[in-house]
Amino acid sequence: MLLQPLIMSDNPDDESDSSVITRTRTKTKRPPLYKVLLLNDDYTPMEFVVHVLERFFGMTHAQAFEIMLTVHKKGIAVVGVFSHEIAETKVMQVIDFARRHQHPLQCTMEKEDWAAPNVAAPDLWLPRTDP
Ligand code: TYC
Repeated sequence: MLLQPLIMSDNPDDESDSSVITRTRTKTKRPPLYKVLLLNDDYTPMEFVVHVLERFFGMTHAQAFEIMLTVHKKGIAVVGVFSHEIAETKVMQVIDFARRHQHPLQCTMEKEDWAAPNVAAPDLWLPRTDP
């Protein structure tokens, strides 16, 4: 929250009131969002990637299969958008799960940049919660 005092002119020659008015403006800033990205590699089996997307990103089998194919063809894809803490957890879970199954699957996160900050479009947001 930012408290911004509004200070008016104290110049006596000035037409305006010489008093100092403090008005509190409550500026609410939305927390930044982070994209979780999945990277392609030549070794992780396709079925494993589909399973990861179902398990950690709450996708249906069809959605997971489609996103897996996108990563396979394009090299990278966004698999979800979350708060910093949740994105970090997802990345760790995926890397850890892949490592435990001896697959080199890689996952990373990137700050989401907004064209216009604080533009309200909540209906366009992706879910941030755990599946
Ligand atoms: N390219 C992998 C293969 O042919 C499949 C794959 C897809 C791997 C997506 C990683 O993020 C990935 N077995």
